[in-house]
This record gives sequence, structure tokens and C-alpha cells, in this order.
Amino acid sequence: MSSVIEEKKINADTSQPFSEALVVGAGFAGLYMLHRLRGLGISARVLEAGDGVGGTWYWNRYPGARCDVESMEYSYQFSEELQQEWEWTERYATQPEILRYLEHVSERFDLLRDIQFNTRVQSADFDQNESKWCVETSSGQTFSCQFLVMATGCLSSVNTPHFEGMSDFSGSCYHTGHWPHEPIDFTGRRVAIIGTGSSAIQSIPVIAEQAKMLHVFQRTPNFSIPAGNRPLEESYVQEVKSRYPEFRAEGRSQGFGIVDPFPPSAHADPERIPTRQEVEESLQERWDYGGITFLNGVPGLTTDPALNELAADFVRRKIREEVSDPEVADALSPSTMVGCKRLCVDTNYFSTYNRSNVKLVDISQSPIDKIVPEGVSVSGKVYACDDLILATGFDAMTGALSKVEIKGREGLTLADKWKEGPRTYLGLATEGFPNLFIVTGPGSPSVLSNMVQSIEQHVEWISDCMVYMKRAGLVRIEPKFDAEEEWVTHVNELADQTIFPTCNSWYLGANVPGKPRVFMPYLGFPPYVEICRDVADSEYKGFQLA
Ligand code: NA7
Repeated sequence: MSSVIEEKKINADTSQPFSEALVVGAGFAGLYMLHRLRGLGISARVLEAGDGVGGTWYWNRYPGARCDVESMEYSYQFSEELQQEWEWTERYATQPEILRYLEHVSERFDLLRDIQFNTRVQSADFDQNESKWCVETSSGQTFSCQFLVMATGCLSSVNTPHFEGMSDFSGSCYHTGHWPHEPIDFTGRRVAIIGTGSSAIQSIPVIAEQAKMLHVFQRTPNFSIPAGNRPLEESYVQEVKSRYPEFRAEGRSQGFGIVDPFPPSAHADPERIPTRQEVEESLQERWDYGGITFLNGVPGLTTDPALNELAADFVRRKIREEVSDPEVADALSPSTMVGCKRLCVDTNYFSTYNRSNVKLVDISQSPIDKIVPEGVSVSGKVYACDDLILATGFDAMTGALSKVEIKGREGLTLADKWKEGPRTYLGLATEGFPNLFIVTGPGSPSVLSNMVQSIEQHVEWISDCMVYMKRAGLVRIEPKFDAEEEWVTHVNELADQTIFPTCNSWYLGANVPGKPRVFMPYLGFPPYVEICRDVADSEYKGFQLA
């Protein structure tokens, strides 16, 4: 049955609005998905829970929020005109600037007319007879579609730990991942912040400048590299813009999909083990440059524990140099390997602990007992505060998906299928859930790559697949069981060759109590892209098409 007839048929016997594709989420992924599908003549609409576009960048408005990938890279590359005309102002864009960019994109490409805001998708049921999805929102509105695209983001469902007495707290409480829209002024206030991940590390120095007193409750210290943020120099911007396609290709050729500012010389011998002195010099060069490409400092840093320890020791020494109180410096020094938890990027984080109004409370040995009306209680001692900030992160990669009750073939829910951990083929689709696509799902490079680039690669793969099916008169696609099994094994085998699974990170789901411990991102952007291309070129091997 051609999809034109299918559409008429479905519209004829149901009152639900139908589109060939229904996209959930209007962040980087949903916006490009809509634009691309339109361009390919596939009808699409987007449902978005927020009141505006932006996704992660709509919700994460905490003080100091900015991207840890450089602006010239953390942007779309699908339109040469767009990348030429947009002017980033800083090396790392702030949340407001990224949000302005996404608002600009949605206006420039006339996307808003197909996005329904303030609409939270509650459930999705696959109708096996019609090969279509029936989607219901929390307000009871229903939609149907042939393809359901979950563009719900990897870091969009906040992790709010349960602390006894939370509702008794008499002050104001905030979560970094769900920050109010109006600016919060902490001037003269006593503030407590729980958590020392990226969000805390970015916000602590900013809040410390306002607050009368800031207590930081740290369960696990994190490695952080100075951002070296600064206004972008016009000459650098022009240089990149003059060769944007090559610049992007450089990024795509790297393991993490991010341009390496210090690529190895063509004459370097990759087999030669660097001396300790050379390792030290290279790390220093990266440290001075700033940012997450520190992890490229020495080849093998993410696979060889001994090399990793040299880098870990390097950062610990830097912390000791920065922080004047040796006990505080010690408490701020992680004992894990560098990179196994997401490497943080900061501006003046460690030196903030030299301020008299900032106190670190080490809760690694004795956790928070409870929240009391006046503040936070640890080992019976109450740390009084007017404002309590939870910088406690996200139910990463699977949280937003498991919040929607997605029922596939035979009524199987996605939450049930993923009870022991997420299982996908290519991080794009999952067996038992036909015509369901996930943008940057678990099992794809996603959070261990330049997210925007990975989103574009997924959007293009998914939309090309829809076009292929439409042309071939196919109405249904689903991964085969064996292909998915092999993929899950492959993702884990790759991770097991590295230092990434060695600590309790959100890559593993270890930050959420009860979440199964499974390493979720795929390691290696270039080989991943090759595999996806090969699957598409071979008429979607590993998938069952009907
Ligand atoms: P993260 O990196 O998950 O950090 C969350 C922090 O909250 C981390 O320090 C946690 O300690 C801490 N946490 C979580 N639960 C608790 C409880 N119950 N008690 C005390 N402390 C707790 O989230 P972010 O928002 O900072 O960053 C997420 C990503 O966004 C980041 O990596 C960037 O890619 C952008 P733990 O380490 O679990 O001991």
C-alpha cells in the first residue's frame, strides 16, 4: 500500500491528527528532524513539553550554564548559510546564547508552525494491524503516525534524589536541570548546593560571587580542566568560516567527533611510547589550551590505566597548586581515573574554595542525614541555608524515554524490555518496537561525541531510511533480535577495552539508585558512522522490513 493511500485510509477512519512522522522534543534533534523531513516531502509534526524550543538548553538555565564543546563546533553543519551567518561571541557559548541560536534556527527555517508546545507525550501504542503509532499526551490529545521519532535528549530527565524531610525545607529549592526562567539573585543569601558534577562546577564560582555563604556538599570529587573561555577573536572565526567544511571533517575524523587542537605530527611514530617528560609537556600544553580535548593529551590515555594515572596525578597536582588549604585540596582530588566520569570544564572552580564564604562539606563517608526546615543535616550537624540547589544530574540517556509509556508489538513496554538495561540496534531502534526511532539513543556515540554532530548524523540516517521505505512501498521496519544482541555485545566489548566503565558514572547509570549498570554510549564516532552507512547501503541489514 503506498503511503499516500495509507494516509488517506488512516485519516478516513480515525479522528486523530495523522502525520507520517511524529517527533517528540524540539531541541537540537527535533528541530533538525522536522526541517529535514519537510525537505524530503515527509509530513511531520513536533510535540514539545516546554513552552519554547531548545530542549536541554531550554531547561538548564542555572547560573554559569554553558557548553563544554567549543561554539564553532557545537552548532549545526547542515546549512552552510546558517553556519556562515551566525556569530558566536565566546569560545564556549552560554545557555542564553545557545537558546537564541536555536530560536533563530526555528524562525529562519520556519519550523514553529509544525511544533505544538506545552504538550507532554504520555504514551505511545503500536497498532500492529495498521503499522502505525497512536500517541497520547498528558492532556488527553491523541495523534497517529507511521514513524515515531523520540528526540527527547540524553540529559533531559532530572535526577532528584530522595532526601528525608525535603518537603519541610523552609527556604527555596532549585534543580540545576529545571531552573526558573527569571534570574535568581543570591546576593546576601546562605546557599547550599548538593553535587559536584559539571552543573555544580559551572555554577559554584558564579553563585559564590553573590552569596553570603555557600556550602558545597560533595559525595565524589570530579576532575575539571580550565575552559580558557574568552571572547572569540574575529580572525579565528573568519579562518574557520573560510574552511568550515574541512573544519567539520576534521571533527568527524576524531574518536569523540571533536576537532583536536593539537593533531599528531604526520612524522610522529604512533608505536613509540612517550617518555614521562613528553607526557608531562603534552598535558601541560592541553591544560594551558583548556577544555575537554585534554583527554587526547597522550594517545592511550583512555585505554591504558598507567598512562591515565599520569594524567590523573597531573590534575591532582594542579588542584593542590590552586587550592590553598591542603585538606580541602585533598578532598577535591578524585581518586578515580580521568575521564571515567564526564570530564568537567570550568572557570575558576578550584580557586573558588579559597574564598572565605565558600565551604566544602565532604559527605563521601557520611551522607546527608536529612533536610531540615533550616538547612542540610550531616552527621547531626545542621548547615543552615536560605536556598538549596540540587545539582544532582540526570537519569541520563534512558530517563526521558522511560517516562513515556511506549508499548510495542504484543503490548511489550519499553520500560519492561529495558528492565535489565537498554538494548538497541545502533542506538537508533529497538526490537519489538517497529517504526520507532531514537535520536542519539543508548548504544550510539551521543554523549561521548559532539552531540550536535551526532544528532545530525542520526537525523539524516533516520530520514533517509523513511525515504527508502516510502519509495520501496515498505511500511514497517524493526531490528532483528540477533542484530541487536550482537550490537549490545559490541558496544560493551569496546567499552571494556577502556577506562570508561571503571567508576560510578552516569554513562553507566550508576548515579540513579536501582538503575541497571550498563555502559550506554558507543565509543568511536568515525567507525560508528561507517557502520551506519554500511547498514543503510546494504538495504538495512540487521533490520526486518515489511
Ligand atoms: P552529574 O555529573 O551527574 O553530577 C551530579 C552530582 O550530584 C554528582 O556530584 C553526584 O555525586 C551528586 N549526587 C547525586 N545524587 C546525590 C545524593 N543523593 N547525595 C549527594 N550527592 C549526590 O550531573 P550534572 O548536572 O552536573 O552534569 C551532567 C552533564 O550535563 C555533564 O556531564 C555535562 O555533560 C552536562 P556522585 O558523583 O554520584 O557521587
